[in-house]
Amino acid sequence: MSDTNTVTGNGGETHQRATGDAPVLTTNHGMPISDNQNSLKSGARGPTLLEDFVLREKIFHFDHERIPERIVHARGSGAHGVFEATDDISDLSKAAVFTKGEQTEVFVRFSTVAGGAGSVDTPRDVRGFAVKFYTREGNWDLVGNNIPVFFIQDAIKFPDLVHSVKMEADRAYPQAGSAHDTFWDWASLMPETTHMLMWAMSDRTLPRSFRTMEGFGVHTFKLVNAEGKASFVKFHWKPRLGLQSTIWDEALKLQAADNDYQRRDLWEAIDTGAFPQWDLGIQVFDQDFAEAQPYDVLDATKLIPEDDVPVRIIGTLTLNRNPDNFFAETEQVAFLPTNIVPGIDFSNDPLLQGRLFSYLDTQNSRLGTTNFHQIPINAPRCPFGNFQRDGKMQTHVPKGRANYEPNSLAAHGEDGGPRESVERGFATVNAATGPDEHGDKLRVRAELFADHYSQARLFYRSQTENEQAHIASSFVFELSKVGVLDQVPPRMVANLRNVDEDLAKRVADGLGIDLPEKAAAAREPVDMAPSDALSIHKNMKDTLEGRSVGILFTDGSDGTAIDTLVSAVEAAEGKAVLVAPKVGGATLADGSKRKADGQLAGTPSQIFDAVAVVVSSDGCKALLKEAAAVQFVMDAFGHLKAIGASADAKPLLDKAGVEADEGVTAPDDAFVAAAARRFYAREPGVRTLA
Ligand code: HDE
Repeated sequence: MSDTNTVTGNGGETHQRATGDAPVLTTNHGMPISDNQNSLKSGARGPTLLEDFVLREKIFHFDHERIPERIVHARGSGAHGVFEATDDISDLSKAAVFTKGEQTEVFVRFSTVAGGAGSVDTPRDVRGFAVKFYTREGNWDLVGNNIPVFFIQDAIKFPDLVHSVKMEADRAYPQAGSAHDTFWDWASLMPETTHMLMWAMSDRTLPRSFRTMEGFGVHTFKLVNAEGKASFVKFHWKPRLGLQSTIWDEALKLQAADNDYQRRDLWEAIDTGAFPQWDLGIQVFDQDFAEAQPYDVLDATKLIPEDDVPVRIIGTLTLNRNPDNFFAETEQVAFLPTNIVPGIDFSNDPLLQGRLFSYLDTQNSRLGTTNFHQIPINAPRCPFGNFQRDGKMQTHVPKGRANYEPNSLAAHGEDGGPRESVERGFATVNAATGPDEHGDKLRVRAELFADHYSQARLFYRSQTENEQAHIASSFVFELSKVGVLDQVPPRMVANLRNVDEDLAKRVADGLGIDLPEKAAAAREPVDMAPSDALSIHKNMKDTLEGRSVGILFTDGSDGTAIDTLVSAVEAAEGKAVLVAPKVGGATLADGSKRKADGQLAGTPSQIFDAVAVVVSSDGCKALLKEAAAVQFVMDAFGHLKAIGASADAKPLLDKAGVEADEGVTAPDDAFVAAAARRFYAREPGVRTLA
């Protein structure tokens, strides 16, 4: 029995009416609605009446559905999950969230930075990696990025950074990209951006998916143990699937193929039970270590090489539930670096200090109320209470008279409300005895902040040859988009000469400009030992888990060959996706019909990690006339992916310019093994890199 019946109105419109136990449509105030199709009119052809409160309420609410998007990180995707502490660090921190075996509910939001909420998922951009831990001692928000350093050293420069990178003020373009005049004008005048620019121009800003990127707390924080002893700490998220990124041409084509590529990937992974996981790692060090380094640990443009302070894994994050409602959860979630718990504390990093103000402040403009903490996604899961009262959208109904403290209402049998607790409450580490220090009030920066190039050099020299070429090429691409400001590219290259002469030369050559004079360095850079942890290619995993394989087939394809391949891919924990010229599928050699998951024209190879072509000779002939089929194979080859093709597919491979190499095989076990990686050695043959 259906819970609705359908009737046709006098205008031919469909009314679905509640019957049986079906819930009845009501106004926001609970009044049952009889007609959700027609407004109240004065006569069938007359004007609509102001009296129609049902219409007015519906339109009124609709008119106000949008709230201001985030000024940065507007486009994001969220998921629920759990964090489990796996190591005992009670000697370092008393935070309950780190108690070995403790499980804490979390909500995570990944984001791009520069684009608007409706922009694409795959621009060259930093990714946000914000985690809200609903701990039993209150919410702890670790609001990080997928890059361990930042563009600037002091919060006072943040509005300039963001204004310069977002769409230009008069023309409102480009959307979601740094390849334009104002960003490079500003960045080239700010040598402190150089280290971050190296990361931004690397494949780190082209992550294959959220699941295959690292996360970093960026700033130095403090851990505080039960005795009040503080240590410095940096937080790291290490993806269980290893690191993976796309290459630039692929990222560009992904924007056209699927605007929501990373959002979809995250959703589908969780939906199908392939729960994304990261390990939480910490780098812990003390004041003596900090003082012995050639950089300042309070400077957010610097990292601590993992070779110097190894990352210790202390827990695992698992994302296991998609949001029920995007707006209520992902859009309304409010991350606050000030959400901290006893056992963790801030450092004096001047960038972090500025963030401590900004995030609380922005929620009032975004969510419109000081009571945003009451929205379910933001509310602590532990009991909470104080004497803050009233305000817009107050949803709590505190009982009694206790809205001030101290009070002696309890002596009279009334509820006197909560009180501070020295034992359980958060206490700021006394800086004079803790691992950092401060003194006179000055608008200055600490001395070592002036070294803008040592770690940029460290980063560049830690990359593989391909990765270095990608960095050089990205600088060339981005600077080639600087329009009328001719002074900008040479100024940037002059800075790069302090990083690495070869890099500067490659960028100048790529732009076709003379090598400019080296920029004067505020402080001469030093050489640091290269670190493998900084390279993506050195931290990839050859695994099909989390990767997908597109299998192109046509009429006349061998069904057994398709089935065998699908099984082999699935046995290796990969995802097999069938692609055919028509989504209804094709008639196989044995006369049976096989449905496709995607239509060739709308399912290009960029959305896969490897592709197979299982076709008959006639099927191949038909594909030769399909530009999408030629492109499917050509792009897979150009994007350095494994290609597994049946012998009959050779003409298609030839037309697509595929040359034999170890990534091009028959669609057999060798292909399934190859599909777990990319073939970077192929790259010099398919594109000119700077
Ligand atoms: Fe943010 N940042 N930020 N930021 N940030 C925001 O907060 C800000 C910085 C980061 O998914 C805003 O709620 C200042 C560093 C993430 O909701 C805003 C400064 C890092 C997210 C803001 C920084 C980040 C934000 C916009 C310099 C990496 C998205 C809306 C002092 C460690 C969180 C909002 C989400 C969002 C300010 C620098 C990460 C305006 C002033 C460094 C992941 O408050």
